Amino acid sequence: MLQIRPMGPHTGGEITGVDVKTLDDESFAPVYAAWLKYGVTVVRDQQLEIEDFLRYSRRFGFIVPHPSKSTRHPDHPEITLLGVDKFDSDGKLIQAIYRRGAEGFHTDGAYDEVPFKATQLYAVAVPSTGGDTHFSSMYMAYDALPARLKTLLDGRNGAFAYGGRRRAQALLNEEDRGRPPVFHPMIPVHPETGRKSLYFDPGKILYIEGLEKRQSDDLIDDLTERMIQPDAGYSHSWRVGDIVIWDNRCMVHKAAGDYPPEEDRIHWRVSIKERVGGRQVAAA
Ligand SMILES: O=C(O)CCC(=O)C(=O)O
Ligand SMILES: [Fe+2]
Repeated sequence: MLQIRPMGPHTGGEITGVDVKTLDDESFAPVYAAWLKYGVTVVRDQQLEIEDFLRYSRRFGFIVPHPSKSTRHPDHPEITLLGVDKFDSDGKLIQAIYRRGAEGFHTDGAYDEVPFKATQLYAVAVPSTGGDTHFSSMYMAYDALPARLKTLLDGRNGAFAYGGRRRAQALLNEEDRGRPPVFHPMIPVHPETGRKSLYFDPGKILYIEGLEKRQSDDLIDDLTERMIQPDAGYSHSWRVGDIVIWDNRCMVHKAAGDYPPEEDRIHWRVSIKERVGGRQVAAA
């Protein structure tokens, strides 16, 4: 029987008692509703082939291949492999793969005109210790902003690009680097829940439109301090067979990046959009 229970104080929900391979529309509705409510949900104990994972993921939107071409699954470009081939030919750990997503809290796909609605991971191998994924609600980040910052940011766009101000582009092929920025509202209204959130990613934002450079840089530092609120988080400890999906429109996340490097931590990953089109970092 399908059961849903909260995992964190305000975010994170756990779903048990379903097999996503055979879920009909009636049973999918509460799964989708829980995801909107909790921002991030885990479905436990799934045994999936890649096609099953892709089919289930399409229920949330359009799957697009991730711009990092070198980490795509060789036979299924829509699947990104996390944690695969993390040692180079000299046996040295490649940090960009081992610590992927661990540089700081972020939202996926802010560098595209249509950013990723959701990211979904399926755990294939899990280390004996560490390797959690941390999440935090940007609804709560918005709610906690002082009135002067809500007023300053509402109706204003941020400029975002892959790699942000540091232009960290190690996972991109040469031909996909250095694309111009795209613009997104800093205070979006969530298209499905109607709630306002802070749309912010310190590793991808370049500047906030209409502000002097100094003011923009200071505000980016300030928002970096404010974005993670007490009790807004959930940390996921992975089990093999977990499917975790988060809503990039209202959540930030980061990998802990702290597991024993000699152990496997492998996920299949998909990037999901509300609609396709717009300018993308890399053509599919
Ligand atoms: O590996 C993880 O825990 C999350 C990595 C990440 O940031 C992502 O898949 O977008
Ligand atoms: Fe990420």
